[in-house]
Amino acid sequence: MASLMRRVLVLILVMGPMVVMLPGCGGSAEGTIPGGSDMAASAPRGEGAVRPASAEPKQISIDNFRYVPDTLTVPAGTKVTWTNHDDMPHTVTSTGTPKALDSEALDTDEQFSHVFVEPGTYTYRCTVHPKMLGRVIVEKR
Ligand SMILES: [Cu+2]
Repeated sequence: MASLMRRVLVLILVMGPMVVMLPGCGGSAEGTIPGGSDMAASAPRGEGAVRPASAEPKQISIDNFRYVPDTLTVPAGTKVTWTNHDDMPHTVTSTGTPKALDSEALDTDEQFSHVFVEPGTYTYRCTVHPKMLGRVIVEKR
C-alpha cells in the first residue's frame, strides 16, 4: 500500500511541472508583440530620412584596387557614396575638367558622396593608382 501511494506521489510530482509549463508557453507568445512594434516604429523613421533625395541612393565599394561596380547607371538626382574597403588610400577624381568628382584620399572605411544632378557620363580614377577607372552614367529622369 505504501509503495502505491509513493507511485501516485511521484506521478503528481512529474505531472505537476508539465501542467505549469503549458500556460508558460502561452505566456511567452506575448513576448513577440513588443519586438513587432519595434520594427514598425523604426521603418518610417528610416524612410523619412531618405525621402528628401529625389532618387534612391547608390553605393560603390572600392575593393582590391577596383571600383565595384566600375560602371553605374543612375537617374539624375541620385546620391552615390563610395566606401574604401582597401588598406590603401584611394581617391574618386574626375579624369576631365571641370572635376565634378574630386575627393580627398580615402583611408580604410572612409566614404565620399556626390549627388549627380546633370545627366552625362562621369569618368573618374584614383589619383594614387591611375589605372583604377570607373564611371557613373547619369540619365534624365
Ligand atoms: Cu587608389
